[in-house]
Amino acid sequence: MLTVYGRKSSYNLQKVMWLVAELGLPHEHIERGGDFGGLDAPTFLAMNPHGRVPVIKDGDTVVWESQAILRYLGAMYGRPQFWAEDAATRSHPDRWLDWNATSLQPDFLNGIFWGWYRTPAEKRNMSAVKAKFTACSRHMMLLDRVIGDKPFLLGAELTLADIAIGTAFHRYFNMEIPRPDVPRVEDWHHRLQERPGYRRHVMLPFAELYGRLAY
Ligand SMILES: N[C@@H](CCC(=O)N[C@@H](CS)C(=O)NCC(=O)O)C(=O)O
Repeated sequence: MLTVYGRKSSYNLQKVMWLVAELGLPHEHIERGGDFGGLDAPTFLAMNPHGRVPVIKDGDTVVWESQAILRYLGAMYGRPQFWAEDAATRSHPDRWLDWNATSLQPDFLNGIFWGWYRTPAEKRNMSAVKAKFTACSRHMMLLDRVIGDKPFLLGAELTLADIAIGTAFHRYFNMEIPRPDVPRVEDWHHRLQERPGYRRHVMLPFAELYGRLAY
């Protein structure tokens, strides 16, 4: 049995739960982190020395880092859609996973979601936040060009790239922030919203996190 640890409001947990839903994997979900706590318990630290969620336990295998978990689940249970046998094909979603981790996520999640949404107004560093608004607008315009007329980022099928990147859209498009005109990304977001796993695990209210720096 697969066990997934992490609070539902965690963006990184949401990616994992959405993929678990796409794969229809039987699992147990245990809330950890935030108000649920438990991350500094020795048993939890034995699984993830960083004391962060998400973490999964699949039989004797423990995996932490959300995108490593996506890759693991894709390879174990999602071939070929979420883990192509051919390395060149697999490199397409893989490069977007890395781009998400190194570009979009730092600019959006750290820069805007933490720097603006979660930071109380009087504590915001608005010049840094404005630079992140600009960086995220550039990212969205790039995605708009890349997706073009395709239903999903890389073609006709949902891949790990859509899951990692698309999880940010629910927050990005539901905050009062400056956004560029990106009709193809908005269409893509609408297609993701048709998926039960996205609705159930990603489209969750997040207002409880507004102005709240504490986990
Ligand atoms: N790069 C890690 C980030 C892990 C992380 O920072 N997780 C946050 C939640 S998104 C966390 O555990 N925060 C402490 C808490 O929720 O109490 C990943 O992708 O899994």
